[in-house]
Amino acid sequence: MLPGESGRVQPVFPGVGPACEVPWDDLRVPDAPNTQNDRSPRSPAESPAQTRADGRTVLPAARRESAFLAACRRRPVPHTPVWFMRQAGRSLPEYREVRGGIPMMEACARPDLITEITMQPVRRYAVDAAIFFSDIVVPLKAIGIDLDIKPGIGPVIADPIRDAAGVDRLRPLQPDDVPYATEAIGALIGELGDTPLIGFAGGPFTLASYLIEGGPSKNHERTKAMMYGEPELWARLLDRLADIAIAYLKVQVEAGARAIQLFDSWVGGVSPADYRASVLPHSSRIFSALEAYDVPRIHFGVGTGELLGLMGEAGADVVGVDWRIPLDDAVRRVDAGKALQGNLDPAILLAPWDVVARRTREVLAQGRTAEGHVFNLGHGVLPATDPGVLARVTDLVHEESAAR
Ligand code: 1CP
Repeated sequence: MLPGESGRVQPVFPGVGPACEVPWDDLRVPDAPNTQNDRSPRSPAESPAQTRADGRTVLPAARRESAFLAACRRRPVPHTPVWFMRQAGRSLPEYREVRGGIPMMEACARPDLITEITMQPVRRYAVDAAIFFSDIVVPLKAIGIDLDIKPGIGPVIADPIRDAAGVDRLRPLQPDDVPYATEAIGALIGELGDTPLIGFAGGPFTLASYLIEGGPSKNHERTKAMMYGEPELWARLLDRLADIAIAYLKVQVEAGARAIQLFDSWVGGVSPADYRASVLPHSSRIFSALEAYDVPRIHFGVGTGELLGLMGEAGADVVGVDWRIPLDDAVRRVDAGKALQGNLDPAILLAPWDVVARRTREVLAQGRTAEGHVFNLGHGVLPATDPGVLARVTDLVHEESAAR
C-alpha cells in the first residue's frame, strides 16, 4: 500500500520538517500497520517527502521510523503503536491447532514452531510489534534445571532451589544452550520485514519465585522469606538469574530483536524499600548490560503501581503499567525521560464492544500525557478473548491516534 492509498488520514510528524533529524537508520521502517500484503521494505528514494499547505512535512511511509520504536524513544509517531502481551497463545485457534499435542517446552525449542507462533498474531492483527514466542523459564531449562510447563498450571520445578547448593546449580547461559532461539529469530527477521521483534526475559524476582516455590505461587512466601532472612543467599541467586537474563537477552538482540522486555511479573508483592534494596540492583545490572545495543528496554510487572518510579530508575526506557492505575497517574510516578506501555484491563475485552471502545479511548487519552505511549493491555491476553475484538482494538487505536 502506498502512502495515501489507504484512505486513512495521512499522519503527520509534528515538528519534522525538511531539517528532520531522525537518524536515517530509523527512517527505513514503514510505520503503516502491517497489513498482510504490505511487508516489503521500500527504498526511501521511491517516495519523496511532501510539504503540506501548513508547511509541515509529511514523511512517506518508507521513510518513517517504526511507530513502536519511535514511541519507545519518545519521538513523534504517526499513530499510537499497539501490541498485546501474550498476543500469541490460547486465544488463537491457529495456535491451538499447531500446538495440539506438542508440550509447551518442546514448542519453545523448535525454531519452526517458534517462528510460526510468533507470526500468527502479526498476520491476524495490524500490531506494531511481534513478541518472540518463548517463556521466561526457557533459559533455566537450557542450563539444565529440571522443569516443565504444565498445561493449566505453568512452570513447575522438579527440585526447588532453597539453599547455596541449589543456587550453585544455576550455571551461566551460553548462546550454544539456546541455538533454537538464534535460529528462530534469524528466520523471523526475514518474515517480519519491518515489524520489530521484541525479545524478552524473566525478571530476577519472578524467576527466583518459580525456582524457590517450585511453581506458581500466590503469596511468594518462601521467596520473600529468603529475601528477608537470607540476604546473601538471595543476592547470589538473583545475581545468577541476572546473568542468565543478560545472556538470553543478548542472544535475542544479537540475532535481530529490536527491543527487549524484562517481565518481572510478580515483583509487585514487594515494598518499594525492599525492591530498592533487594531487586533493583539486579534489574539495573540487566538493563545496563543491554545499554550498548541501543534497543528500547521495557520493564513490566503486575501490581507494581508503587514501584513504577523505581522500575524506571532501574534503567528501563519504557515502563509497563498494569490496569490498576491510570496512565496519567503513572506519568507522575516515573521520572521524566521514560515512555509508558499499557494498560487496558485484559478482562475489558470480554465486555460488549461499546465498553471496549470507550475504555480503549480512555487509555489513549491518558496515554497522551506520557512522553511516549505504547498501547498494550495491563497484563496478558486472556484465553477466552475473541481475536476479532483484539483486531478491532488495534484498528481503533491506530485510527483514533492518527486522526489527532
Ligand atoms: O500450553 C500453553 O499454551 C501454555 C501457556 C503459555 C504460553 C502461551 C505459557 C505457560 N507461556 C506461554 C508463552 C509466553 N510466556 C510468552 C510468549 C507469548 C506472547 O506473549 O505472545 C511470554 C512473553 C511469556 C512470559 C511469561 N511466562 C511470563 C511473563 C508474562 C506474564 O504473563 O506475566 C510469566 C509469568 C510466565 C510463566 C508462565 N508460563 C506459562 C504460564 C501459564 C505462566 C504463568 C504461571 C503463573 O501463574 O505463575
